[in-house]
Amino acid sequence: MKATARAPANIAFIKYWGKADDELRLPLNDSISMNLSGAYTVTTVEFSQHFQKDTVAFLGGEFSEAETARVIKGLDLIRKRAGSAQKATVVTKNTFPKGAGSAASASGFAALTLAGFASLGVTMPEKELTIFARMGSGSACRSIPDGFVIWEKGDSSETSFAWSLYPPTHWDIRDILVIVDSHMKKVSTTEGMETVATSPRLAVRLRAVPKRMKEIQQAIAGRNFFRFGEITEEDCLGMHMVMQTQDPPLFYWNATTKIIMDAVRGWRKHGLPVYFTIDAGPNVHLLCEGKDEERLLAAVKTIDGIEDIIVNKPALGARIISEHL
Ligand code: 2P0
Repeated sequence: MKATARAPANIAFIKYWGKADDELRLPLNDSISMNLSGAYTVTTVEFSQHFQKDTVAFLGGEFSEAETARVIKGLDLIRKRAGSAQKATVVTKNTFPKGAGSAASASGFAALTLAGFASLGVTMPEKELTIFARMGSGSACRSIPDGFVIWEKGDSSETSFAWSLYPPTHWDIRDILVIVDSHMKKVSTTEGMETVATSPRLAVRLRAVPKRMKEIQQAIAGRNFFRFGEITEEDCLGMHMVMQTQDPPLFYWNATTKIIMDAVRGWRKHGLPVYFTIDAGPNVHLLCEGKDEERLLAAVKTIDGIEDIIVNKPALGARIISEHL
């Protein structure tokens, strides 16, 4: 049977960086994110006893051997859970540049998990879907539930899952994703996290996260944009400080990233409430309230070196759709 799923990318406000278990992808800390309305993966999976082997096609691009192997590993997990030996054909496409931060693997493994189980006719509760998506790519578990999502680190595979804190309608905010370099990053997130323990800043950040998680939930509950933005920026910088003090150090920013970070402070000073957050890449996510979108877009467009701008609202999580690829 063929099944197709559509899953959003997500942006984390309190981020995931570092694993307690590499194989199960158990994170070192809780994280919180929002699904993005303008950045999706669509994936069609067909399991059939007539297929001799798994095939994976990425429309509009190419998967490396390692990426294909990772998708097949995801299929193996689905097969094992469903008790099936059937091979699969996977066709997938993104509505945004692959390598634009970590977003592609999050939406990709969320869509693969949902479509994969549906294709085998297995109905899974959302919680279990998030656990399987997590094993494909940690952040993928946050792209399954709706809107604003918490991923609890847990201490076992069963207790490390994601759930929806609020539906997307809870808060009319924007994530304006400013693409300053759409090429694949040189160091993958999986690889980058492997040396996280070499950073003397790791312990500092891990100690700070529980309070940040609590405070950001209060800020989101009360729609306190200033507090929300402050905590988000603080955690972004805290994570990058960890990355930059790892051995070998990881610098994901480029010159335009830095220019935008500085501009954000200037815009704030001039009365435009905007905060930044940055994942494992040079692209910048600018957060503002819906009422300030136009003003912020006008300001962003004055900056040189921007390849693309994607305007995102809070979005639903992964869904089965009827049009196959
Ligand atoms: C996040 N990132 O919380 C953070 C911010 C990158 C920076 O989740 O190894 O691609 O597949 O579990 O999910 C990237 O991590 O890593 C990520 P794996 P993943 O969004």
